[in-house]
Amino acid sequence: MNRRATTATALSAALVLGATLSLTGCATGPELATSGGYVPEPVMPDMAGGFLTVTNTGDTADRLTHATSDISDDVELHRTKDGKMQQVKSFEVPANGELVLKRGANHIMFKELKHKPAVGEEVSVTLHFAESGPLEVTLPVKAATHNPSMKKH
Ligand SMILES: [Cu+2]
Repeated sequence: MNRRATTATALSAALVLGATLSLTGCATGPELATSGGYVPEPVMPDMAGGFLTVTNTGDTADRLTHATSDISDDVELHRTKDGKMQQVKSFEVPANGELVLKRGANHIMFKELKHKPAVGEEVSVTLHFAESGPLEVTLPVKAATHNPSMKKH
């Protein structure tokens, strides 16, 4: 077999392999969606928390790297450890899993609020990921005591 024929064989093998991968749905990458988001009406004038769930139905993990919002130019990702909030660089969104941001745990922190959101208003947030394109979400502002994770299922 000469070199040209070998290259052609390798190329067609690669094409067949590629077609097989796409047909069987392998390596789809992250497939993200959000649900259950809200912002409790802030008790403090300059700070608010954001909570939501990011679901990944893809077979590749992703990471939430930062968030931007219309109510703050200083949005951080926080975790809660021993009752204290700490800034983190990113949160993993596991493959075929979810990232849950909730009270007393991981959350989005809006600092130096341009405007203190009130119940009935909405907060626009854009979530930025390491792999996927940005996701825009609108979070309703709920009562300061709102806590859906306390509900019994
Ligand atoms: Cu915080």
